[in-house]
Amino acid sequence: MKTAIFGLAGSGKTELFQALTGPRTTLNERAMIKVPEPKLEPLTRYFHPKKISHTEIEYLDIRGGGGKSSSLSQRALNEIRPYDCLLAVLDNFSGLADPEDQRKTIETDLVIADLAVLEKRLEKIEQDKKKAKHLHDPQEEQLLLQAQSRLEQESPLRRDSDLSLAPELKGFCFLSAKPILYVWNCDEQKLGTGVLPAAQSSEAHLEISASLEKELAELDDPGEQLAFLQDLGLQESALNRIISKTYALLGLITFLTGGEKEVRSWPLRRGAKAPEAAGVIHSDLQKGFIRAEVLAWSDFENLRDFKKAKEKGLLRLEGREYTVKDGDIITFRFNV
Ligand SMILES: Nc1nc2c(ncn2[C@@H]2O[C@H](COP(=O)(O)OP(=O)(O)OP(=O)(O)O)[C@@H](O)[C@H]2O)c(=O)[nH]1
Ligand SMILES: [Mg+2]
Repeated sequence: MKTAIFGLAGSGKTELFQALTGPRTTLNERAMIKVPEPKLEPLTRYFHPKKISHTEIEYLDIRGGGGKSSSLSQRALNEIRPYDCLLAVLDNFSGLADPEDQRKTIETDLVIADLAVLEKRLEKIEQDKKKAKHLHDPQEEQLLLQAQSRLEQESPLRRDSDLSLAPELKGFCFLSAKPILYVWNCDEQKLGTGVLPAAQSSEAHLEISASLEKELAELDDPGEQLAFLQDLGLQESALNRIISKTYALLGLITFLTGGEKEVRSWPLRRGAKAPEAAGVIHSDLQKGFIRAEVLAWSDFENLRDFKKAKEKGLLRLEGREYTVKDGDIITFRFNV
């Protein structure tokens, strides 16, 4: 899972990236960030594992794109294309730019970039038709035309899940189809006073001060960090808020595995069945999947004991058709 941090020049992307990666990471354009998972702690107390591993999300800091108010550069648009999720930073601190204008500019740039890709493909399909070649898939053409009409109304593809999730369109990596988190990078003094747009499907908004969060990330002591947050009237660091929003935008849930060797959280597409979860761990587990031994999180929380859970019949054996739930603790039985 990869998220690209982008936006117009000087909007605070690097500042935010440093706030996310903390002072211990060497400055790099790319960093893996652990998804906070409070469920790992009680599991660790039960298993006393040698190792504790978190789901991680990769973040990329893209160097300045365009000016403060002009468009994103073609380079920036190309760089974000392979990413699963976008994080756009808006300048709401310098007074030199209007963040809502920046947001509109970004939306327009994504839509125009998609139209260019789409029109090229439609032209190719027309040419093939003239040559009477039956090379194209009519379903793909139909979806492209539908996408075109949406984009021409300046509406991003993410608003229509039939289009943003269509397998026929996946290969185009349309930018406006990607889930997006807008981070309104706000002046320290104005924090909490702004009104943000409402969340929409695959689109969320957060107000943070990248500078303050960077200072926060530089504090070593968790007690000091908490006091710093409380002074600001905040409950959670930007890191936690951004990561949980990214996770939700990507449509992911968490399942857990536990044992004496390792306790670990894993990401899974919401709605996925047990073999797909096994495949997140290793493709061999998916291929050789036999059964999943599942304990629901609430049952573990009540009992904190796998033996008792088994006696009570709460440790369930599930097959291929089982839809994994958020927080399930799973042991896979497989055959290689
Ligand atoms: N007061 C204040 N200054 C900020 C904040 N975020 C960033 N800055 C300052 O704004 C300037 C630009 O920040 P960067 O993080 O380098 O911006 P960027 O988006 O990475 O810039 P480019 O990569 O050049 O496009 C720096 O001097 C930061 O210190 C903020 O939240 N508050
Ligand atoms: Mg930068």
